[in-house]
Amino acid sequence: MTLQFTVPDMACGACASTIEQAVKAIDPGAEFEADTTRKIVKISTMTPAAQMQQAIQKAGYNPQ
Ligand SMILES: [Cu+2]
Repeated sequence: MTLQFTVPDMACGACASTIEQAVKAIDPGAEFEADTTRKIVKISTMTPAAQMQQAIQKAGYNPQ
């Protein structure tokens, strides 16, 4: 499934890669796509949305 979050505090590529690392720590096989202009991340994974959201929060961001 593909999860999509809006992450208003994802400002640049470094933020995106921090988030990507947090995502891949949970699911190394996840496909990750970030749009820093639109503040959107798309994650292709079998991990439940709530768990992914929590991992991104722990990395210091606020996915909605
Ligand atoms: Cu940044």
